[in-house]
Amino acid sequence: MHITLKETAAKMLEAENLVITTHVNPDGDALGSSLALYHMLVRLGKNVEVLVDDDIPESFGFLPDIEAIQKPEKESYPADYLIMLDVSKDRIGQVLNKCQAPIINIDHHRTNDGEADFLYLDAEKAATAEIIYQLAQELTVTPDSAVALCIYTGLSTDTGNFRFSNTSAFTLRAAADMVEAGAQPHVVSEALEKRSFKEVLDRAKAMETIEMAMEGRVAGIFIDNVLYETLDTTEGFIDGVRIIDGVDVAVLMKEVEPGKCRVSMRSKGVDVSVIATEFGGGGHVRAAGCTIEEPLVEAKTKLLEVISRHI
Ligand SMILES: [Mn+2]
Repeated sequence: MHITLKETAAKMLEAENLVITTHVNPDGDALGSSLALYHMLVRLGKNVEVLVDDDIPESFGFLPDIEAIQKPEKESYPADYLIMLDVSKDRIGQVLNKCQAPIINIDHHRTNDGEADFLYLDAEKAATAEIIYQLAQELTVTPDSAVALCIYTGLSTDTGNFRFSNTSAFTLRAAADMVEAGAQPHVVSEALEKRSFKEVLDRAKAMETIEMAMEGRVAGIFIDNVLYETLDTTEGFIDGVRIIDGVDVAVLMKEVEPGKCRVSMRSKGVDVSVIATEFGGGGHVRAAGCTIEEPLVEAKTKLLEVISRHI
């Protein structure tokens, strides 16, 4: 059932015990939104737990209260509501089984499955952090510097540092407000741009696998399992192909285990969420992802075939 942001805030205000969760493979919007809301609800006197069923990338160590995030290791987590941010039910891992409370879902993914008990979905927003920014007003909480840094991080990461086409005047106004409230933009960019020497070398190896298709309108990095096992991260690699002149759809395919490929896509025009959905994935018009249960070569062939029908 869809609810308004005011109703969303009212439910949180009447509750005492809340669990916040977000998607596995958490990104800056997932973590920033979760921690911003955590911080605000704690200030309102609520008992709040943040559960993420995955490792937290070290690069997000600068986020205030990051150590508050726990893996769902206890048997169960009784709560008045499970607040699910930036995700649908299918990507929160064990949290779904362990917290049986009614679900309040706040999201900006147009592919949200609408399965939550209470859903506030705004697919016009560039980041869930934009909605959390609005929610702060409904909760009548003035963001302090910790909340501001968390929200700013979500805004920044989901818009490619305010460069992607989803960057709106609203995004920039929200970001300006967060800077005024104490967020320092360079803290976020320096922490997230930083790479180890090995990561820079890994990126060079991955770049050697670039293949072009469909007369240069598609470019992809295709990492087989052998190469994948030697890499510390693939974070940001897709940007290396996205910038190639003439490329509409950029692909990062990695065989995370033999016979299983994770796919990320970025586009300048084609709706890649439709392509991802054909493989059971989802996302946004210009950024989407899916998993294909095939070895790399077969997965590549299948993906390119579907892209060719949409391009
Ligand atoms: Mn997001």
